[in-house]
Amino acid sequence: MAIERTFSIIKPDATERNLTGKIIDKFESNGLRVVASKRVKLTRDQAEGFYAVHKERPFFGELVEMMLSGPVVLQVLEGENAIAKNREIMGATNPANAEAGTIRKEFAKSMGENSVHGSDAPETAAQEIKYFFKDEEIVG
Ligand code: RTP
Ligand code: MG
Repeated sequence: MAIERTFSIIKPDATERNLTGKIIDKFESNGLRVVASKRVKLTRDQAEGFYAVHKERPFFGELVEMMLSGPVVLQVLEGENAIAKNREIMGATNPANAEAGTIRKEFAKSMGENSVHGSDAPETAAQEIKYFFKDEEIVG
């Protein structure tokens, strides 16, 4: 299995409830390594650009406002099959459908406030990592 990198965001609903450590523990105890990390307040331009693929969706406005509502933790996670593994650790987008033990089952409040983002494919992972991190900020 190939070593991959994926991009993760701990969203404002989770930083607000002081869940950063509990969420990182889920990544680390499931074989992913944090190789880059920063806590920031996104700008509107950054949030709208990041979610540009969802621009025409009815929830776009709400999604951007939620991402601007507090600090986020941006991370690059590395490990075997990291992209799919992170999606497994996160659980389904809607916490009502998420499996036991997943981040969203344990911590998410709703579909909108679902605690984490994770890249969904190798192309988006590469693009999202580059959107927020310089090469020298990633230490494997
Ligand atoms: P993410 O991109 O955040 O990792 O989540 P995802 O792939 O599971 O979900 P996606 O379809 O990419 O949607 C991005 C985020 O938009 C919010 N959302 N709200 N109210 C709604 O119907 C709705 N649908 C999606 C969620 O916060 C989701 O994570
Ligand atoms: Mg997505």
